[in-house]
Amino acid sequence: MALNENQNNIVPKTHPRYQSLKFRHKIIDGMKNLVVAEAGLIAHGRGECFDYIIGEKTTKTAKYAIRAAVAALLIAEKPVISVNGNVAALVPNELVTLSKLLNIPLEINLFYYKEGRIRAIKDVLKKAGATDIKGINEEKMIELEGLESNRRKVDFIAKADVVMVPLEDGDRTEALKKLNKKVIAVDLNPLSRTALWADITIVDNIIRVIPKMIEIANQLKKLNDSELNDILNNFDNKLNIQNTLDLIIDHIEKQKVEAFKILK
Ligand code: PTJ
Repeated sequence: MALNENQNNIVPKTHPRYQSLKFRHKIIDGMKNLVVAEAGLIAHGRGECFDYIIGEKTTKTAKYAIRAAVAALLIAEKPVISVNGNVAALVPNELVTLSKLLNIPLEINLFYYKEGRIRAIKDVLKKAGATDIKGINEEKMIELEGLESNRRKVDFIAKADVVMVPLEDGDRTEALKKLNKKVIAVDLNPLSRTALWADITIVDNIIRVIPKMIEIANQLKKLNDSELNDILNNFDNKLNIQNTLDLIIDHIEKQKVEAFKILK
């Protein structure tokens, strides 16, 4: 995506952090268009910080989790991907490609209610080519038990067996688990409540996760259910989060060595 004229003037393509700034501006533009909540800017900043400490790349452990997540989505009977403002602003086209590839609906589900937000997100997804968008018809919505936030209002999620929840705030994963749903989380913070409660936790940036899921989905679609179940059964989320934390510690140790080469 090209940054708009003003931002292009501020951020040259040669800037060492051009990619990161490009996505930052997608979030800012999204906020101006009602797609992103004001708090979405803060959430993005928090994500950037965690991204920095995993080395701004898809780690080995994230790849394992992504593979398990795609297997779970392929095996599921009624899978769904929950979409909030940040995700819609950052990766709308990739999200729609994944949803079509796996034949999974996208459900708009927001934490911060504001008049016009659902329509704004629906428009972004439609523009990206989405045909199966849930969570847009107030009459079809029901309320999830054990949840007080606006996220309690769901559509297809109520019936789903596997729910993917990218960039989620605290308590919904817990509520979904109590309703016996399998939860796939995408969260750069490996210690968030969402990350710890999920069945499959992908600790990586959504901007890298969705393209990687598309790549893996193209491979795993050729497998049968028994082979997919093997991938799922061999995945240990607790161990994978422990290994992710070890990778972060290693990365920080290496950064410390590099920093001391610069520090006089
Ligand atoms: O659009 P809405 O109204 O549904 O609101 C969406 C936000 C994200 C504002 C809302 O869910 C929220 O406030 O979330 P939190 O509590 O800030 O949690 C978001 C989590 O996502 C944090 O743990 C962040 O580190 C993480 N995160 C932020 N950006 C990314 C990310 N994880 C993966 N990829 C990112 N790009």
